[in-house]
Amino acid sequence: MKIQTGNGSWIALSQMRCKTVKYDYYKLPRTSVVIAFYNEAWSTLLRTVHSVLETSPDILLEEIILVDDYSDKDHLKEPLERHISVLKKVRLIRANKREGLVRARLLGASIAKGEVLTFLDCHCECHIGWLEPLMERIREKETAVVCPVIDVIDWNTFEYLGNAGEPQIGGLDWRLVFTWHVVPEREQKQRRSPIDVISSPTMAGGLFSVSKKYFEYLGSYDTGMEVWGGENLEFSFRIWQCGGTLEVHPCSHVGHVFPKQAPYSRSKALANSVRAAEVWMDEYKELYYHRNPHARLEPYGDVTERRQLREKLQCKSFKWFLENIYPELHVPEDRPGYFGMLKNKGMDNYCFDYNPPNENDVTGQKIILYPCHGMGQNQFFEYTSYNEIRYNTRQPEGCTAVEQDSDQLTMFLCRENGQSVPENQKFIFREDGTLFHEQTKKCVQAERTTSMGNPAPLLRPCSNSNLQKWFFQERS
Ligand code: UD2
Ligand code: MN
Repeated sequence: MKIQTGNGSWIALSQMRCKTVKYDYYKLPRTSVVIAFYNEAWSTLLRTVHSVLETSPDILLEEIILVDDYSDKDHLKEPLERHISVLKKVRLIRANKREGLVRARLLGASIAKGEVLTFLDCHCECHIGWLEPLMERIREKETAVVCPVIDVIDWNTFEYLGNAGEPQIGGLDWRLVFTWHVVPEREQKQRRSPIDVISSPTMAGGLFSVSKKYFEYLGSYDTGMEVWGGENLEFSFRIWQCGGTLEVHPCSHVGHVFPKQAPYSRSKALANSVRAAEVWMDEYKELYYHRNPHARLEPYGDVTERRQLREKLQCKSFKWFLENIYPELHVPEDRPGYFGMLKNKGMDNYCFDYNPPNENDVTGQKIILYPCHGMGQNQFFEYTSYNEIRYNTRQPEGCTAVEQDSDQLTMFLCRENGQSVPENQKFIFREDGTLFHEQTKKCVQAERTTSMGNPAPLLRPCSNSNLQKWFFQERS
């Protein structure tokens, strides 16, 4: 094999090296695999079960516990029982009301006999060699929570597409949405070998192994969370802040179907996220609320017990988490009066509005003006003390910029922490409400009819017009 420099060689090396690791099987812990499901299709559910059976060394697999979260599909009733009755090690339990994935998983965990709990979604395919690295790592470090690399199974063809390139790690944005990231330099330097685990600030949520004892010590899950969402970030914060580590093992691969649509409503995710913010984020929860004004109004139940847990385990602050575990995440300043909707004085109730091309890319589109809706999201902007107009509900963050010879405002990527602001991204927000673009010496003006077909902020020679006056408003 050709040894190259750069990341490419690490990927190839890790794939090769993973295969040569010898495990002392008798010393590894045994695991119970817990799979909660709600109205899952027959083929994907059984593909998960059989792939676990076929790829897990017998000695490491205590059992598979299927937890039916009160499904109503017929194939999940008697036909499923009949199918698994001949499978050694597979057990099925049923919730007697809809519990949501948190309590469904806990139901499974409560009867698990293995020393380690391994959670999987019900539409996965485990890859040969997936289990050994997870068990080895937990044997080595009981307080490690370890995730496999999540490979992609095509949603249309169900083909195992695998995962090109270096495994990614988990992050978040200030809407408390989970994000994927490349492994940062600082982490790459810490690793001594391409088959070392990779620290990850957060987990996607569905696929991980944890010592049963440590899971219980950490307070398992927040049982006040319903249906879907939020529990992955809550657990990630808790692991790090309370003294554990969260890692991705590059040698462990499991495929997952990312469906276009779930067979259930995900409206409870908001309340779940609020619970996570209220318990773990300290004053940083305000950054979340600023970007999700409606979250402040969401009833989220009682979190007293979870706060007591945090107290009892003497967990660290969210500030510590940001500084030590996730320094790549830009922390907005959110100075009073400088964030929220960016409204125009002359054109009543029109706001800066930005619609990114997709979830993972904020760049390239023009900023427009749209009737203000007060829901944060695409109308949330922050003016920083570095004179940037940031679009920072998402990661990576966008900065309002002007392309050469253009009078339109286009979204660019913001500079990295520590770099200086590019000249075309600098706007002076003056006392009188004008937004002065230094480089072109022009002012941002609201225009009703533009070549874009909708109202937009454009660069014009500075004047006294109210169409050149802007102000921030936090809520409508
Ligand atoms: C991701 C996670 C998922 C979970 C979720 C946040 C991966 C690959 N997936 O979403 O595990 O952490 O983020 O909450 O990391 N389920 C129930 N009862 C319910 C709803 C769901 O048992 O009321 C089951 C469902 O059948 C599945 C699992 O919970 O096995 C996760 O649900 P999903 O697959 O719809 O979530 P996903 O992968 O979009
Ligand atoms: Mn899933």
